[in-house]
Order: sequence, then C-alpha cells, then structure tokens
Amino acid sequence: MAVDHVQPGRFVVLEGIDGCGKTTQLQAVSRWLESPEAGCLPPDRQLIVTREPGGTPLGLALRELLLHPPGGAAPGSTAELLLYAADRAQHVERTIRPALAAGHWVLSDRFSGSTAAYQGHGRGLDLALIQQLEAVATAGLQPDLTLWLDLPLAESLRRRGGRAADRIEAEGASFLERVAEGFATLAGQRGWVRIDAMAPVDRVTAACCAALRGLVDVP
Ligand code: T5A
Repeated sequence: MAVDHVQPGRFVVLEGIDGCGKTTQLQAVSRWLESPEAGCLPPDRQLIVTREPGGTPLGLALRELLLHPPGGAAPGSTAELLLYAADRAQHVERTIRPALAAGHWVLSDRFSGSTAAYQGHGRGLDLALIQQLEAVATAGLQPDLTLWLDLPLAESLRRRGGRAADRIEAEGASFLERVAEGFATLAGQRGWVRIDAMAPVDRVTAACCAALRGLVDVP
C-alpha cells in the first residue's frame, strides 16, 4: 500500500552580531523564497518567518523580560541562559517542528548559535553546558542551513548609531568583540555559510539566495 509521505520542510537560520543586517535580509530573502523564480515552495506550502527570542506568544513575553527587564534589573548570566533556552524550547515545539512536519519552510532570525556566541563566548559560560542545554531545548533539531552575516563590529556599531540600544547591545565593546569572535569560531565548527555583510544590500541578498538554492533540490 502506498504511503503518503509529506516532504519535510527546510529550516534556515540567519545569525550574526547585532545590526549585521538580519532583519533586512529576512525580508528580501522571504520575497525571493516566495517567488516562482526560487521554485522551492509548492502552492500548498508556506514560508514561516520567525525569530528568537520571541517566536511564540510565550517567547514574546520572554523577549521583553530579556531585553527590557522590569525595573532595569538585568537577569544573572545563568538565568539569562535559561530564559533563552525556554524561549527556544517553546519555539521548537510549538512553531518550528510542526511547520517542518507539514512541509513548510522556516526562516528564523537567530537560533541556538546565538546562545553559544552571546552566553558562551560573550559571557564566558561553560560551552559544554550550553551544548547540553541546546540539546534539551531543541530536542536535537538542527538547521538545514545557517547563513552567518559577517560584519565587522565597528560597522555594526556605525549602522546602529542613532538607535536606542537594548540591554544586550548596551553591554559594551569588549563583550560584543568576544561575541563577534565567537560567531567566527562557531561558523567554522558548525559549517555555517559565511556571507559578507559589508556588501551592498542587494549583493548580500544575492549571496544568501545562492546559498539557499542548494537546498531546493535536495530531497
Ligand atoms: N541573544 C539572542 C542572546 O544573547 N542569546 C540568544 O540565544 C539569542 C537568540 C536580540 C538580542 O538577544 C541576544 C542577541 C541580541 O542582542 P534583536 O532585537 O532581535 O535582539 O536584535 P538583533 O538580532 O541584534 O537585530 P537588529 O535589529 O539589531 O539588527 P539586524 O536585524 O541584524 O540588522 P538590520 O537589518 O536591522 O540592519 C541594521 C541597520 O543596517 C542597515 C539597515 O538599513 C539598518 O539601518 N543595513 C545596511 N546598511 C548598509 N549595507 C547593508 N548591506 C545593510 N544591511 C542592513
């Protein structure tokens, strides 16, 4: 008897330091992925665009606690780590896995690589512990493709110049420098695709789309 298999969807993540252009590229890449030219989404499949923290209603509340904590009282490093993990566990269970199982594509602004970069390399928390927690929060789910938007820290600070910083962005240059170095290390370890984020917006989009093309034909 023939079994009706649903072709599982694809899970794509954009990572990088604050202000590297993820939001800009998320919009441009979404437009391309949804276009007939990309040829990756059959008519009955959708593109789910999401983010961390904040990809679920619970995650939105956690995002507010993390980035704008009540009374400005910052969580300790361990509490911060666990809050990001809680956001991710909910995101994977309620949004990402069900979408992939239904054959949809998921495009996420940040995923577990951000915890390794910010809480691991940035805060100096134990990387082995972070990996264990990642396994719990994701239940083993890994992106099919991670695009690392590589931008020098000085340029990210320049681009964010006029904007009010959230709590993490306000941590200071040496913290952000460690995070930036962390992303470079993780990209090598985890096989992420490096995208030169210094290039003009349309060239960055073209590079992202070229990397995504490789996912379209893989069964
Ligand atoms: N965090 C998150 C952790 O510490 N641990 C975790 O596990 C996770 C998941 C989230 C914060 O939480 C931390 C990391 C973050 O600090 P957020 O609000 O989601 O914060 O913010 P960011 O992810 O940092 O996103 P931003 O909105 O700050 O930056 P984007 O989205 O990377 O950049 P974007 O697209 O807004 O661009 C910034 C500016 O640059 C311009 C844009 O027009 C904009 O003005 N720009 C370009 N200019 C020239 N050339 C280009 N190619 C450009 N691309 C964009």
